Amino acid sequence: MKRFENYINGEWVKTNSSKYFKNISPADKNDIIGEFPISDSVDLDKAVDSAELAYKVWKNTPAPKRGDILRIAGDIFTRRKNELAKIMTREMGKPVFETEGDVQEAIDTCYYAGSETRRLFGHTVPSEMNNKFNMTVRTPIGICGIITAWNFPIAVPSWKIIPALAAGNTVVFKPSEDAPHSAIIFAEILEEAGLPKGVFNVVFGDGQIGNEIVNHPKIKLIGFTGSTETGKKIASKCGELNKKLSLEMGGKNPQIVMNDANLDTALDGVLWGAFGTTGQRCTATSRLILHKDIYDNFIIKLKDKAEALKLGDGLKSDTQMGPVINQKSIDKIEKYFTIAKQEGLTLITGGARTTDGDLANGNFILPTIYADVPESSRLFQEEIFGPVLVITKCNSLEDAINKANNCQYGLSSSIFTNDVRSSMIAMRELESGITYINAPTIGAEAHMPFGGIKGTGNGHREGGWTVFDIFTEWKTIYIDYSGSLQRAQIDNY
Ligand code: UN1
Repeated sequence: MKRFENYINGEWVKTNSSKYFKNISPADKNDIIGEFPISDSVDLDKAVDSAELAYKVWKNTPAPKRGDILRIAGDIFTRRKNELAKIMTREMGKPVFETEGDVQEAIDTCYYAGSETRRLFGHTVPSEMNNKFNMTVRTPIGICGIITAWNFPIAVPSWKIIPALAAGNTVVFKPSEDAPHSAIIFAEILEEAGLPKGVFNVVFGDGQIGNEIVNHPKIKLIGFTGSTETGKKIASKCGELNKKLSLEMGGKNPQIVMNDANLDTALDGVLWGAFGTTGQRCTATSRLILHKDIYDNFIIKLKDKAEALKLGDGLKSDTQMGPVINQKSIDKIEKYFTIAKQEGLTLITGGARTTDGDLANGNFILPTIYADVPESSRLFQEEIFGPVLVITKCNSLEDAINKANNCQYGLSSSIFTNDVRSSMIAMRELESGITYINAPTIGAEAHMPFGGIKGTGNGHREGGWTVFDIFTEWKTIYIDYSGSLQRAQIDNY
């Protein structure tokens, strides 16, 4: 079996722990991709030391020069897109057309953040005194600890790592143990692009090493994407340590369909939003709020479409929906099937695992839909992270928005309507970081701010220009060229 190692100071370094975990394909439990290190604190110290040394040079490398390397990384991601997509699909399951999209987000991020290095604007502001000059500049923070989930094994790490590097930080990256192979390729690509040794380091492992990263005194910032449960624990630790932290956590994203909507597009939208990536997106459409006039017919059509989805190994070209990631995920989803029974919910389709034919060795769950789901249901309120959609009826726009907002999360929301008035009100009233009009809750673009409100985040936005507010500090500079002491607020008033 192929054994992979940590990437520290530009080298592939054996773990001090001598312990490794297996990376198993979710489509076929007999397909073992390789072994990856279970890193310990000695490994982490090595990675941090190399990132610390590299920081001294990297932070003072002209930003546009840093951008040049990131743009070359974009070229290499482009060249390796198809090969990398297959590696990602094999280890995390979503079909190749989706993993290609995932790589494309990293390509877009490399080109976008690379070019932003020529535009890391500060402000110049008039001083309140003569012969004095005031300005602000962005400065890097230091070593950033990046901890990510497996569902977007290249895109989501790239949203954090590429802007962090663009801004002059160095990085210690811990990928999810469910998608470690993608991180190997990430490191290979940055190395080939010419990133200096030690600027980017990868340590593999489980929650234990994640915890060590959060606690490490030399790591100044944590960028985390994952569950709300883990994110909250990281937040309290970072609060105690006064460490900068950007969080992307759970979602329970609503799609509203009004009676004046283009129903065919709305159907395609909900199908893609709910069952794309097997529902394993923080942006997945997991609640459908349907206007009463279209309720019954829409559900009949949606049922047919969901049942027609072709499940299978994502490496096969006709697969539309892949497996869920692992046994833990199956257990969690099945727990919600039991809760649905206890709550007496109306099952429209699915509600079970399938091991039919080719699916025998994989983690396949049928696309699942429940209707007439009350707001009080745990399935309406809690993130399941699987192909499970709950449907609720609404009587009016106001009722729909109230139902959409009745949830602890606030990442993404969507409304299908052809009424300009309804769409404007929805844009204003829906409580989420991202709102789509006539599109599902998924489909964020790399150059736009990405993040959620309420239980989803802690006020930061990745993507776009706003990501630099995570990965830089502001420095305010005053230059007094008067040749004498000028006391602000005193000598000028
Ligand atoms: C995630 O689910 O963690 O908008 C990210 C989308 C994708 C990114 C999802 N571009 O659904």
